[in-house]
Amino acid sequence: SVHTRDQVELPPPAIDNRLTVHPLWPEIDRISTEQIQAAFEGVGGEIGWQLFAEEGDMRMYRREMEVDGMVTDPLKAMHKVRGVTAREMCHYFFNPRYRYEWETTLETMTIVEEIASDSLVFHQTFKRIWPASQRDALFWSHVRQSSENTYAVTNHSTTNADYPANNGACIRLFVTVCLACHTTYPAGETPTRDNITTSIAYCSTVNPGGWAPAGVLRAVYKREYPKFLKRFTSYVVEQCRGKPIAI
Ligand code: 16C
Repeated sequence: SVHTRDQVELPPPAIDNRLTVHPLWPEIDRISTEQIQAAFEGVGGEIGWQLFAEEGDMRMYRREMEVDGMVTDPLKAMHKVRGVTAREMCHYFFNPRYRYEWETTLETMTIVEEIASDSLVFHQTFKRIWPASQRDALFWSHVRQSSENTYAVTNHSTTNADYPANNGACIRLFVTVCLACHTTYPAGETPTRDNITTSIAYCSTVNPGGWAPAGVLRAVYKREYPKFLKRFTSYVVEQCRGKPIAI
């Protein structure tokens, strides 16, 4: 069959063999599995998630948490988007080609290592938040199909001798992020742009890695997380318009 360039680069339905022989594989597999499972857990129960933003189908929750005096509030967001698949969502989130088009907090992005078609290591610097120092991050990113019609991208901080932390203008922050997406359509029907709905769970924990004023940090994320999720999901809807669906 004929494949367009875009189809070939979609997240593969099975783990890339090159990943399973890489030294990071055990960590990537363990953390991805844990994060995907946690992403699909509800926000009720004892954990005590507090709703802080709500707009249409989007809900954002956080837990106030501090580690060594630094705000590390875990975030959990839920959203529903029509007309795009889980696989497409994850394609645009994982693939660095599109990142500057939807990621507004980014200053620079470098691909440090191409582990496999489904796994990359990135170095990113972010816009500075006054009055804190500028931040950077070094993290692996892995995309996988986790079950039928379900794809997820997990990002998690790592180290690399060529990118030492805190040796220049930036303070290294630590991040664990998971974007987990599940597509549904009416039983017995063929999936089309008109009958598919994708449920999104986005979880993020950022440790600022060094002093940052708690009030400023909480004010920034309350503004930036909703902005990110709305912008990213509408970006994907826009990109997919008129293209054949990739389920
Ligand atoms: O998940 C997202 N993006 C992925 C691809 O880039 C990846 C990125 C993770 C890094 C998340 C940390 C972002 C820190 C930004 C700090 C500078 C923001 C400046 C904006 C104001 C001009 O997984 C989407 C990420 C959406 C990020 C929303 C912002 C969250 C802020 C959290 C607090 C950061 C503490 C910084 C201490 C000064």
